[in-house]
Amino acid sequence: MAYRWKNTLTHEDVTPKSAFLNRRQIMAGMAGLGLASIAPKGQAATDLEPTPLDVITQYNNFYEFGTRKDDPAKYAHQLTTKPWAVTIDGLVDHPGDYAFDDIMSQMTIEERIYRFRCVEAWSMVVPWNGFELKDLLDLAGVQSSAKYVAFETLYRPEEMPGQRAPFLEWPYVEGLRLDEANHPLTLMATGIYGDPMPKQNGAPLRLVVPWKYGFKSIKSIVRITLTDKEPPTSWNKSVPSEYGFYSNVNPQVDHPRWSQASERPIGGGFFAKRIPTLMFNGYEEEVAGLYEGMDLRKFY
Ligand SMILES: Nc1nc2c(c(=O)[nH]1)N[C@H]1C(S)=C(S)[C@@H](COP(=O)(O)O)O[C@H]1N2
Ligand SMILES: [Mo]
Repeated sequence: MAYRWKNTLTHEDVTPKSAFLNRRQIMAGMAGLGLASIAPKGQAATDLEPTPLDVITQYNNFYEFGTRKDDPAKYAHQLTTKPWAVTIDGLVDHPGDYAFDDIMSQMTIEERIYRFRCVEAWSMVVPWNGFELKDLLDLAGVQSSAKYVAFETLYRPEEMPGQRAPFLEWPYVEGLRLDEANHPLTLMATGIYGDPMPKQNGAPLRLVVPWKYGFKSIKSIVRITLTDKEPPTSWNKSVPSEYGFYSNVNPQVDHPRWSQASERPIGGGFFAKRIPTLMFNGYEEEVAGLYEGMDLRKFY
């Protein structure tokens, strides 16, 4: 598949950043040879200029550590991520606590360079490392009655100062329809730029759903539950008129308080110009079929 082009790494592999940059030059050459179709529709491979690592790790939304963009980088070091286990339960054949290290030993880690679009209308391009969520769900054995996947972040107010305030209802929860969860673009990310996932970005593993607004990409996951009912999601519970279950990136459906037609790339400096937001964040060709016949204004 088109997005299968990325290097395959094992989790012990650390991609030197120089090699990473070198490969990007190779990619630029390939674009010249007419192989640009490896990039999401509507954007040449060369346009996916990854955001620098220090920007990705210092401008974060992780409300468990505070509401300012620089709070996660300041406070996330307090989070204990070893040992770590993910409980997988609900409508699965093999429910249980899956140790993070055991999961990693069974997964093939690859690199995916995805556009990342926050509902607040800023964006980045992130070179994630991880594995397809489907591969983890297959380990657990999803039962045929399952229709949705619910996710839960760690609840540990001693280590997460933001959880001592009722900014959101804790723990942070998210959800996907099962076909969205099984889509090959849907990633369980375990690293960035070949390094293990920084704590402020959701160590040791977080979801990445590149065609949806960033808040769907729940961090520091401790529970995955297969269910037959649409699960509650944190932002929908908090402000249902502004945030729906689907939250697909859609430049034609504005947030009640601001336009979603364009976005501000982070890392380009204060005067960086806004760029147009693409339908499904540029992944329309891959995912539009999931929503055929659905009114995307109603199912926002
Ligand atoms: N548990 C948890 N997950 C979360 C959030 C959060 O506050 N808590 N913020 C979301 C939002 S709004 C965005 S834009 C992304 C930010 O991811 P990043 O900091 O890696 O860029 O994480 C999402 N996942
Ligand atoms: Mo966001």
